[in-house]
Amino acid sequence: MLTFHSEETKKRQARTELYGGTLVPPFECPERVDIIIDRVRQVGLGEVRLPGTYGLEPVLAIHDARYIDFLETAWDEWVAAGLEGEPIPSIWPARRLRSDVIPDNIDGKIGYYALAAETSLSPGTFEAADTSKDIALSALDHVLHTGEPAFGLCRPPGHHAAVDQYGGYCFFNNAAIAAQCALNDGMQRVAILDIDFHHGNGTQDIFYDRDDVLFLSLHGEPNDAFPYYLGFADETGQGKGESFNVNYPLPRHTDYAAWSQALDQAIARIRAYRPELLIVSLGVDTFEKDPISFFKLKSEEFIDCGRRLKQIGLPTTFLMEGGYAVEEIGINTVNVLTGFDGD
Ligand code: SP5
Ligand code: ZN
Repeated sequence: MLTFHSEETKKRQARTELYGGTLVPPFECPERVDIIIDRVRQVGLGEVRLPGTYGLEPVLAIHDARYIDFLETAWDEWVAAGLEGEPIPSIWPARRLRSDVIPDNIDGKIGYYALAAETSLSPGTFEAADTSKDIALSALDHVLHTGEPAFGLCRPPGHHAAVDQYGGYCFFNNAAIAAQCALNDGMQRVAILDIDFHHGNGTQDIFYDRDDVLFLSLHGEPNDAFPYYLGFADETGQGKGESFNVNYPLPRHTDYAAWSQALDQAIARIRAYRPELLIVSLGVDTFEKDPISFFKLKSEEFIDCGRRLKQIGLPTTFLMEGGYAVEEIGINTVNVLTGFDGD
């Protein structure tokens, strides 16, 4: 399988993440891509290519124009305001406040556009997110043109990013941008299967009222896991989108036996939908040693996951999402891909 990769994704080098009341080095770090690409090369997964450049038009098809401008200018505005640390929101348009005003002040604006506080902004974040989207679209293009699978080594990840909100380490929703491009290219039905440990709230919300994208997510139950306020089983879509959103919330300590049962249910639902394309939001934070998650998948079990995905028999684009057990992230990610390739 082909991999799309760029060193530009490492331009996001935030120094801080708000975690447990302290600022720590971010779990979502640039080393993640080094370790994954090393493993891709080590096992000879296939050719590694640079992405093409697609500009902002495909981003504007999903995200709000003022949100995109905000991401492009936020760091400079923060510095210009004389603020010294990294941009972290300290107030939101929470319940009982107005959510229809966008403040001019950078401190207020950050709260308007952030859905969580753990994701600090930094110089280079916009460029990295722009490249991450290019990687997703290059992987998609390869799949559309050849029918062969491809892996987009996206960083930063995308599935928490909503129309006009960043958070959960995500800025542009790569999977949603890719799905929309496939539809614009003439496809009728696209399935997005999100196997990251966390619920793909951004992707769900973007397609919630639509029947041309089936969104399915296996994740830690939101009562107990980030992003907490979305991802419950009773969220099934609305209007035309009714029944085209499927959540599989799973409890603490879920192992591969239980997780793969939910995966098989998701696979059955995908088959029934008869999509022309499968996009896999591939997070490996389901791993037993992941530092911020609570499932119990073992390294070898990711191979079986890849095999099951192959059985669906669809043109498939894998896009990297989370995974923070940095030492094993290469093995676990590439195990899914080799399992899919059938080695
Ligand atoms: C793409 C992706 O995987 N984003 C995940 C963002 C999660 N950020 C908040 C994590 C908070 C974790 N708190 C868990 C405490 C564990 N002891
Ligand atoms: Zn995750």
